[in-house]
Amino acid sequence: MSMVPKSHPRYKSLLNRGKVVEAFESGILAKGGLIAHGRGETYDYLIGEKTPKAAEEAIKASAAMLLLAKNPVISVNGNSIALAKDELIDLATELNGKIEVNLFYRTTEREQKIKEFFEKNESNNENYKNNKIILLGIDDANKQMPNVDHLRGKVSEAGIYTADVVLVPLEDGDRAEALVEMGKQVIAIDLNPLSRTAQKSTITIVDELTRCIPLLTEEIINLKQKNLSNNELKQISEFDNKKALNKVLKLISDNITTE
Ligand code: PTJ
Repeated sequence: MSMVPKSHPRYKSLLNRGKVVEAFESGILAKGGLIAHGRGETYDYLIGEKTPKAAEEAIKASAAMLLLAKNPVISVNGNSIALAKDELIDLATELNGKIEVNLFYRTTEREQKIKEFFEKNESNNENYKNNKIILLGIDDANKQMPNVDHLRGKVSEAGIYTADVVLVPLEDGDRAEALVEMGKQVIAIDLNPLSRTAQKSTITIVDELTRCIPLLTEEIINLKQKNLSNNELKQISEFDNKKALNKVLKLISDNITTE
């Protein structure tokens, strides 16, 4: 896929760029997704291209929140699938297996391409092959979310509609807000701490998607091994999102201030 040598200082970033371009060419990623990715790269630069301390704390709280959830759902779009399909499958496997495809630029053609990408692709994630995943949102998006006029409001009854916790990587703001208004806990992954999604979500992990999904999965496995009570998990899941976002803004401000 990539001609970039591993020794290149920006190897990971260029690899992700390659994945996004490839997904666009195969019809999985929306044209707008290319722009969204560029915006993400900019913010990643500003946070120093590594997981901020505030994101580590958000990951821990999110892991506990997801473990406490009765019906957690991972919402995916073109960008998140292009960048981290296998990692998202591994994460879902540690939960109830539910992944819901929810597209802003929804077309039947894109939905089918995405379904095929999950079903047959060269990496053949074992967890997907072993039927540990329930892929929702393609044939069963029959429910309409209140206050979301565009196609992103079409959701699955078994998935986002009845979910108590929804993980939303790379989201556009109005749906995150509408999910919170429906009484759900929303965990966002968004490199832009100023975005409406980041500001409105219950927990925002300000980190790059491919970097933080494995950390989140690892944290869930960690917490499971500790056999904590629901009360203990509840305590870990308490999170002051505004404070965490301010910490990231301070980090950015420090990073761009020269002596
Ligand atoms: O696949 P579709 O049709 O659902 O379309 C998806 C896009 C991404 C086009 C749509 O949701 C959109 O326009 O998103 P926005 O409003 O551009 O928001 C995307 C957010 O994700 C921005 O705040 C970016 O900074 C952030 N972002 C981009 N790449 C990453 C990221 N955050 C984490 N990791 C990334 N790799």
